[in-house]
Parts: sequence; structure tokens; C-alpha cells
Amino acid sequence: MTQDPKTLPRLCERTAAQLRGGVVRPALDRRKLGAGQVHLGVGAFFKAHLAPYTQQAIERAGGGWGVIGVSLRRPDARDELAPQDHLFTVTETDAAGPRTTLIGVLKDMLVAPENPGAVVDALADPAVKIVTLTITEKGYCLDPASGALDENHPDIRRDLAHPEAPRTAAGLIAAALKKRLAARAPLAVLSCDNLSSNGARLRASVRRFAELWDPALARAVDDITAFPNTMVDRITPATTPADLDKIAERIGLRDEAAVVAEPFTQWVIEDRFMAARPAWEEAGALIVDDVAPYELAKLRLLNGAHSTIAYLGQLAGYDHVADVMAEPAFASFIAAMQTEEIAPTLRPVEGLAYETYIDALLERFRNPALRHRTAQIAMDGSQKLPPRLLETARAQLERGGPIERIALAIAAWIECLRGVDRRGAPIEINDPLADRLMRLSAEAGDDPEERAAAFLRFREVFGADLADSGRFRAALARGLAALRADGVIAAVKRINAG
Ligand code: CS2
Repeated sequence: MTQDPKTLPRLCERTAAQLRGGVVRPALDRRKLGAGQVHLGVGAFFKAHLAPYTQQAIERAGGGWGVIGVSLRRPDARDELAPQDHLFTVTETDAAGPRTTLIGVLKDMLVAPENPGAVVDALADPAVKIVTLTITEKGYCLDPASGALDENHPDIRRDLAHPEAPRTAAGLIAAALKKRLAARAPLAVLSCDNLSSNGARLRASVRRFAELWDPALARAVDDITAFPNTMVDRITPATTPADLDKIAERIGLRDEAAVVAEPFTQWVIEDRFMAARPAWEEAGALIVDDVAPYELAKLRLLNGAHSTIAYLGQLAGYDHVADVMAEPAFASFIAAMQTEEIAPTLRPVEGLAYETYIDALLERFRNPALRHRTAQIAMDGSQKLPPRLLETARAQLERGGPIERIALAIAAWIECLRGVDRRGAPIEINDPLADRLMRLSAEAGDDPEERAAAFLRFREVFGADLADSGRFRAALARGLAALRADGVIAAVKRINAG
């Protein structure tokens, strides 16, 4: 008889020896591991991507690179991890079946809103040389269209009013730099989110925050801090209760912090550090002079296609990416969009064959073992669309290239904002600008030309330029009209046929 997976003993230091199911264990001594890295935003992506890289780097090259984890908002991650002595597992899954690794690099968890001072102290500790961030696009409090710090953001205003007890990433880093300055303790801060030029943007936003608080600090930021650009990649769906049960059954212990991801993983890091760092290259990371080509290829070809799958899929009533990709009309639309509308905007780079890259992406999207929800990717469209699809559209407008499929993807996002799919089932809108966008959707009406024009005036997303592009407006209106007249699959076929 098999035991109910919910009643199995909890994973922790004491029980870890009982793990079964071929779990790979960390080859490092946790008790002796110093804390040299702080990570902001301990979610599924950190657990599935950065943590395994740091673990392998320590296993192969040593170093005191244990991680202090920080949650910027909720205590959930700490509450899951603390009873497990901060141990958790990562399970890679595809048609070949699951493979699980135990991760032991996380040493402690802090929750910023509960104790901002403790987070600032951890970030200011001179033993800490590396800060990594996965806080999602909205965590940076930027104006999505311009990419500059949104000085009117309520969280930024609050942190500027109380800079000694900050809660935003920019505020926490600035407060820590102030303390580090006295000790001249250099630091590398790595943004690992899907923003273009993520390091440069974070640097500019921290500098701007500092300038508004204490101009002397702003002038000193570059003396002690490097902000390398990075490209991160691993598809990591949110863990479901069913995943937790399945993993517990296989490994014989209950891991409430478990994550599931695809086998593929990639990390490209700009070689811009001021002090020591984990030997991530030993774990397969690429350390390069210029991340931009990798980052643009990934943001536009992977994330741009992902968002397109998410909005077209949601509108047509598909819950998972792999199900959307199983519909031939969608699959050929995505492939054509990547090949004809996105790849031509990317500069050719030695060693990066876009055709092969696209084929591999389509295969990854089809992974039948990953239950990646379209609703998860559809979240925060106002923040995601500018770097994923609108920058591509701008590049195409400039070179006179095709934009019809990109425009249909944007039209699908706009149609999702009605809050119902084409079968009348509700679509939940999760977006920091949800209220304004949904109001706009209701007020913009049904006429495709007027609806397109009304949305293009939403500057945080479309900037000032796209509203003035007659070509873009017309393509968007055609996309909206096709989705209304034909239904989603017919619209996809029609636009794809040209
Ligand atoms: C996805 C990404 O949720 C999303 O918006 O597009 O999280 C995507 O899975 C990762 O960037 C893959 O590396």
C-alpha cells in the first residue's frame, strides 16, 4: 500500500538521508558554507535556475557562496523553507521522465516588509559580494515604455519618504550601498529578470533613487558597484498541489518548496564584476563581454512567442502552452512570427544560429510533461509587452518589415482585457495597471479602428511613438477586427496566410 503523500515526513536536515527516487544530493558541506550572496525574490525561478548554478559552482570550484534569500512582499517562501532548514528540490521533467536534485545552498530567508533593517544589513555585509534579483518586471518600479524609474510609483514614493526602512529593490540596494560606501566594500548586483539591458536599467534606477535621496551617494554608486547585464532562461511553471504530491510520492518526503522545470537551462552573464564571484562558468554559464545579442534573441523569440501563445491561447480557451502548440494553426503562426517578424530584427552573431534556436524553442514549448499555464505567462502584460513585442515592432517599422502577427498578438492582449474568453468564460486580469486597462477596455468600445487608437494612447505601454505610426495602428485594427469577426483560430489562419 502506498502512503498518502500528504502525510509523509517533511524534508529537512534530519530527514534528508531518507530521500529516495534517485535524488541527486549536494556535494558540499552546508554547515561550513559562508554566505557570500544575497538573492532578492525567492520564487520558483530562483529555485530552478540560479540556485542550481550556484550549487554546482560551489561543488566544482568551492567558495563561500551560500545564499541569504529575501522575499520582498509575502512571507510564504520563508514559511515553506524555514521548517525544511532551507532545503528544497528541483525536478526536471520531459517525456523522458522526472529527475530530482536536492539544493542546499540557501542558508536563511528574510522578509523585507517584516524587517527591512535586517535585509539592508545582509546586503551591506562586506562578506557579501554578489546580489542577484528575480523580482519580475514590475518589481523594478519602472515606467514600462521608457524603462526609467517611475518616480511617482507609490512604493518608490514611500521608500523615498522612509529611505532607512525601504521595501523596494531599488530602495534596499541604495540603503545598503550607503553603508557599504563607508567600508568601500565592492558589490556586483545582477538583475536576472526579463528586461532588456536589465543590469543597465537597474543601475540607472538605483542611481536615480539615490539622487532623489542623497546626491553624494548617487555619485559614488559606480565606485563600488557593478551591474552586469544577464540573460536567464529556464521554463519554470508555478508549482501546483498535484506536483507536490507526485514529487513526495517519488522522493519519499514532503517538500513544500519543491519546483518543477524543463531540463533546458541557460545563463549568460556580462563579465563586469568588482570582486570575487561564484565560478558559475563551471556550472555552464557563459561569461561574455556583451550580453545584448543573447538577451534580445531570448526576450523577443522566447518571451515574445510565449506572450503571444498566452493571449491567443487564453482568448481561445486553452489553459496550457503545450495544448496551444498542439493546435497546428497556432504552431505554424508562432513559427512564422519568429522566423519572419522577429528574427530579422536580431543582429547576426557568431555562434547564435537563429533557425536552430527557433526550432529548439518550439520543441521546448511542446514539452508535454510541463503544465505551463497560459494565465501565468499572461500576467503583467503592461510590463512584459514593451520588451517582448513592441520593441520588435518598432524595429520592423524602422526597416519596413512585416508586423501583422505581432499586431495580432497585441490585439489578443487587448481582447483578453475584456475579462472573458471567446466562449464566454472569465479571464482573470493580473496586472499592476489592471484597473486602468480594464476601464480603458470597457470605454474603448468595439469598433476596431477606434479601439486600436484608444489603446495606443496608453503611453506607459506604447510610448509616444506607436500611436503616431499609421502602419502600426492599421495592423492593430486589422488584428482586432479579425479576432472579432472570425474567432481566434480562424483569425490566426487568416493573418498567417497574409
Ligand atoms: C514566461 C517566462 O511567465 C512568463 O512570462 O514567458 O517566465 C519564461 O518562461 C522564462 O523567461 C523562460 O526562461
